[in-house]
Amino acid sequence: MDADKDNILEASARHPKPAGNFQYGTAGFRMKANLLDSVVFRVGLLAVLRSKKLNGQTIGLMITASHNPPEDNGVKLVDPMGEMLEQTWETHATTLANAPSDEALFAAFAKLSSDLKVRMDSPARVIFARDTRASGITLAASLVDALDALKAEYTDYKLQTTPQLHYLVRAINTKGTPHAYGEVSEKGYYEKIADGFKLAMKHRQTKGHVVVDCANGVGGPKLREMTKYLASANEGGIDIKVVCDDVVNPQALNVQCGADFVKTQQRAPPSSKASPLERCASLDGDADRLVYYFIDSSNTFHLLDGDRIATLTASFFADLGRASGLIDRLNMGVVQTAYANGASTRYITENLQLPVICTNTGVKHLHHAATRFDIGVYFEANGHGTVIFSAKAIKEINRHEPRSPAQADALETMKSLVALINQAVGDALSDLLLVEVILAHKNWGVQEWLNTYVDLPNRLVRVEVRDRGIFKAVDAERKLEAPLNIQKEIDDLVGKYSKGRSFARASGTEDAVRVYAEAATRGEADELAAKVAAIVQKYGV
Ligand code: 16G
Ligand code: MG
Repeated sequence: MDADKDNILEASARHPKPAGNFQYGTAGFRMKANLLDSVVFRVGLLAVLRSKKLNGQTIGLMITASHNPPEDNGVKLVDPMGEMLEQTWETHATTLANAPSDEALFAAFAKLSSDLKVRMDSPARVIFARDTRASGITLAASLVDALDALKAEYTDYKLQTTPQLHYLVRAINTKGTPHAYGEVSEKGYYEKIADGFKLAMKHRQTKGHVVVDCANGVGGPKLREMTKYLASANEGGIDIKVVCDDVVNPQALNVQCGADFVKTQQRAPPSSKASPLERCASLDGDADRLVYYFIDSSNTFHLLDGDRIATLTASFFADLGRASGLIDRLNMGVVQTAYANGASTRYITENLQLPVICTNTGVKHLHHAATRFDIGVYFEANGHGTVIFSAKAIKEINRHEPRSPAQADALETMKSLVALINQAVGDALSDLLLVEVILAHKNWGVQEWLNTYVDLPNRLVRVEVRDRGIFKAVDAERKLEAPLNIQKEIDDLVGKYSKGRSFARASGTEDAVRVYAEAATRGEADELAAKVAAIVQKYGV
């Protein structure tokens, strides 16, 4: 520890902490890039501790601020199986990030290593990557300073999407085991997904092309790279038209394009020039969110968001379960959050007859809940999500003996999707190909997909209050237990609206309370949202 002490103090002096309080939130630390130097350095120290604690398993560190504006950046850690950092360690990250001086930082680091019983002589291995933000290179250098100070082994994977880094972490830690996830390289990532896609598309054809808006972020070059591994359209492959892929000008990132823009603005990126009925999709800045959309023949915009991807995927797996003869041996279900449109939840429970679990907002909560199923489909309405398979599901799928050519076909598709789907984390590139496979199998275009059910009109409102901390949500954020009596007021109001539903929750990423409302008509949804927002405002003064 003494050698570490000198090294940490010396290195930390080069990364002084600015004023302010930092918190490892739902998506790691995220803020203006010029405030992040010390934070990234310190998260680097924690990554080393985490790896040592886990006997040298590789920990991932991603430098990205996803859909935030170009001047922001962020950092988050990835655990050995490619999942998000274990929750109890989030507080350790916050502790290190807020130590007021170099001495205090070392003291906090030493205390953590002793409290957590970390053997400091264990090896430490860290891999890292970044999105296309201009600030990423300097921040990666701050990280390397931390890794060098503690003599950790590391690999810089440079530009990657967030899900690619998750893939690499999982591939490294499972290498040579019976659960080997794939080859440890970017190429291995493309090959695994592309092989799954080609197998799933045997004898099938996508309808026309898909236009993909890459948010002018890292997804652009990576999607282009991926297409090299996919068969060309006339061989049963896919015709992808990449738009919004300007990564030369970092100021263009997420501006007037990308999944968040499309979802919140309910319109196509102006520069994508979508024509009527063209199938379009948007990724976010680090390519872990995906939404589809199209403009119909009367120029009306239609969004096919995470809920639509969830329902489409769940219906397809239910079909495959029946067709392969595996349906009775595998339990399937869908995980959503309170933001899921009520019509989607109803479609899943009533039409598909599948169970739905509702969790708190944030990918880690959904992912965790999805592990309760053999085939768990999870998506947030905003486009984060994937499908995960239990060990039992994989075993059943691999050993099942088909009794007919139709069963064999369904089983092969199931196997191909296990390869195609990034089970470490929601992955926009893998999800895009998944949707394309399903549409091709169903022989559907975007209109047929939209026709499966009718969304309830809904409205999201952001309310600024003095202290969002007083709003305490329970029941998967569908109810407020504090302030006292607020929920009763909301319930009384909701009761007056046909198909009304509304909730308020404190944001985990911004200083605000979010109000969601849906009802039978657009007018009622807007009115309900405004009135619930007024209640929140009243309690928030
Ligand atoms: C983060 C979460 C996202 C969630 C959002 C909610 C991850 C990787 N990202 O971006 O899943 O939807 O926060 O934001 O977990 P809010 O708390 O401000 O509404
Ligand atoms: Mg993202």
